[in-house]
Amino acid sequence: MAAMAGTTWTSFVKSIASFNGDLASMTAPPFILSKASLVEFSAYWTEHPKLFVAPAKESDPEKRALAVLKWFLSTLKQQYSSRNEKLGSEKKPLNPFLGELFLGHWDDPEAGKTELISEQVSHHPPVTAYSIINEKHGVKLQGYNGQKASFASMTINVKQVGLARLHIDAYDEDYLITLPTLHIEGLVYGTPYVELEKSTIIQSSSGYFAKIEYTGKGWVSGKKNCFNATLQKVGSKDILYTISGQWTDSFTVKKGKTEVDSFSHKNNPTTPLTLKPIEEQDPLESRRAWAKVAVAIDKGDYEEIGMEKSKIENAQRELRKKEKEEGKTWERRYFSSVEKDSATGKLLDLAAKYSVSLGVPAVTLDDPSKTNGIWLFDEKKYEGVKSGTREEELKAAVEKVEAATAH
Ligand code: 0T9
Repeated sequence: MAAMAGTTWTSFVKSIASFNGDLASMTAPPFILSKASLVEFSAYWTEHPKLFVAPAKESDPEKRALAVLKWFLSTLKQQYSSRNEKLGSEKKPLNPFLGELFLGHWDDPEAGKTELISEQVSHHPPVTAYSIINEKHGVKLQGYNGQKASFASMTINVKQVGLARLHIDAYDEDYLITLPTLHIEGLVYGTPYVELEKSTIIQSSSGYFAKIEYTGKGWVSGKKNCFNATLQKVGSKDILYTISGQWTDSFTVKKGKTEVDSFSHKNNPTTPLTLKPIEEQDPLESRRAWAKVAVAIDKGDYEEIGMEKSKIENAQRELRKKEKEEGKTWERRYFSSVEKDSATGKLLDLAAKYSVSLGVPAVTLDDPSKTNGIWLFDEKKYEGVKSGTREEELKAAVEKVEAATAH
């Protein structure tokens, strides 16, 4: 049988050559489709819960900033290469629908329970927001992100818009984390994988500033996924610590020339995320909502994938149309969008003040219109879900989606 349009690698490569920057609209052959939706990717922040809560145990602000940097560096492997154990097997994630959820938690003997809430808060443009909470240690991460993509010389270039913010209760300390720019290599050969570019920064409200530079293939070592990071206190040229290595493998922490710490993925297995069984999940939870698409992907059945995806997409279109007619908008379950956020503003001001002297591009907030606003975790909404006072509202939302899907 002749290959159907869109099912071969060559036709796919041709289609991305005329790609308009909208990653969601890109069609790909079944073997390159992932069963995981982008809303799941928020979980990559906490696959080492012990490192996530480690900063809260340090009473010295410099040590805390170092612990935050170490945790951040440990997340890069999961974020950017875990779907790719065999180099070049990155797949195209499912494009989440508005209101899609990914909920779970990690149990760790040392860190205790860490809760994950991830929600698709915008569809046009696609934006995912998340909140990760460890109550026991008082460590909280929240953030939101979208992607701006472009295509040139057989490479997909992706700029991330949005940011992440870590909070440590005991010290009322905030850390602003910017997201790296990346590109997809290996497309021509059908072996796509992510490489990180440029730099990211972590700005602490206590005045510490970390800069991580992604150097790709190190010219000394010849190894890929290399980086160099430094920790400084703003206003001083002194480098307190340097960390270098490979974000996919291991790194060493040095004070001056002395190695003071190290990290290796080999010695630090990830903690699996616990999810409810699919039957017990809310119908808006990702794995449940996409279950039939996942079955079709496993079968490699191009038509069935298309049909099952269309059911979800058409229902969403119907819902948006209805909302428009009724002058309503979809109520986000856990997040609210704001035009200005003072906590982030303060950190950005701090970072902007020093980024030039530290040799990194000025840190600015992406135009909020690129992400449909600045998305913040809404404690009130969360309490309402937990205490059951929003039960009616949530039931009604699910019923709306189910009615639209049945059409
Ligand atoms: C936020 C992360 C992001 C999402 C992914 C670019 C990409 C979608 C966005 C930025 C996470 O915190 C970190 C990691 C990987 C990023 C993905 C890698 C990737 O390839 C996809 C894009 C949409 C594609 O699927 C392009 C198709 C390609 C795999 C060829 C088939």
